[in-house]
Amino acid sequence: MSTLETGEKGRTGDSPRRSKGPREGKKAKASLPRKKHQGSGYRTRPQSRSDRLLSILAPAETITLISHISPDPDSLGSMMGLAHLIQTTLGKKVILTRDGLIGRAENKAMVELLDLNLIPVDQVSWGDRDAVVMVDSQPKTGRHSVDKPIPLAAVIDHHDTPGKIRGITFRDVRKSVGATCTMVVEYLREQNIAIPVLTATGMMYGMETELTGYPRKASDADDEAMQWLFPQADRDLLAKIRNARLPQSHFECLVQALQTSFIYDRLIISWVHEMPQPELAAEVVDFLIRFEEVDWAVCAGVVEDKLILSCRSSGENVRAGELLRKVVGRMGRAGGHDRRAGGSILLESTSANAVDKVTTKLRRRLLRALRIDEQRGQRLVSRKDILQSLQS
Ligand SMILES: [Mn+2]
Repeated sequence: MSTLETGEKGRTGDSPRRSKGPREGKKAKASLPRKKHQGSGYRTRPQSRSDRLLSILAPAETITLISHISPDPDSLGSMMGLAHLIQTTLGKKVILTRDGLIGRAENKAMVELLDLNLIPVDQVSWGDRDAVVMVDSQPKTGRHSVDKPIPLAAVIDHHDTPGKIRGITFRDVRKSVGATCTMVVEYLREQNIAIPVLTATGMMYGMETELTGYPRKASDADDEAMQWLFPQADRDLLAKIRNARLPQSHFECLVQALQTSFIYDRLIISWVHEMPQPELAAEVVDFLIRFEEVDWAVCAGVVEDKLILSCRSSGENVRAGELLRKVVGRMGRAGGHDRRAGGSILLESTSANAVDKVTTKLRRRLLRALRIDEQRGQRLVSRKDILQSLQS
């Protein structure tokens, strides 16, 4: 059914009643450190982040937006918001891309229902006068499949996954912010730009997915951005995306994950030998972290020639991103946030033996990092119960 009668092109349509621009402008500025200028400059208005970004992008012919592999709603929402910002202010052609596939049902629904036209990033080529903006990720973090040189003009991200950003003209990397969409909302408000309903819906969903989970990782800026987006978003579309229909493989993977979950003190680890798509690792840990007996959940699943990792913590003062990065070390790449992290390890072979070697090493390192004694794991679901249910 087609729900998209409201075009994405119109720029005001959805919220004509309020123009909150000037107030936000002031707010955004207030948070900037006041610099002492030489000479008479102390009254000059500091240039906002969005002013700087737009002036850097202004000379470009085409602007391409890229993100990390298997882009999530925060990446997609950020691209939607930025595309609108650039098109409205600079009137430039903006290309939205995807790196790899989008597997998660909700994310697929988001792309479909919000009418996103995503070009596979390996099909885009750049000329001298083109500029690329990376959102929700940083270069050289192992979160990208593209090898070719990319004319990066800007990086906008909130991950604690240090990348190589030196030399990039515009860098806005704020680990304290819960979602990249929040930063894009700030830009839009600085420029006093109204957004179409589909853009608001996409950004709202992007924020929602980043800020769920408890304890939340959200700043005042995130909550403010959500409050700004919510009245402008299509709530029925949001509900439809959140409740996207799931394929059978989703349930098969969950069963496998539950049957291979082992508890070590306050950590639960789930090994999935054949994971149909990488985003499932995150779905498994989001599910398992609610288990009352643990405060760390890790899932590792084999997807093609990689072991995909996802990690959640419900603890206070934890650094999941840093921890997983340390645990994975040279075996692969990892990073993330305080309570959510992810990573991947390239497998030399996907034979049961080879995978077992890698997972044993990983488990040992995880236990050591969390100061848990090496011990036999306790099954989440007992072998007896598993066998019994198979016989019934
Ligand atoms: Mn994000």
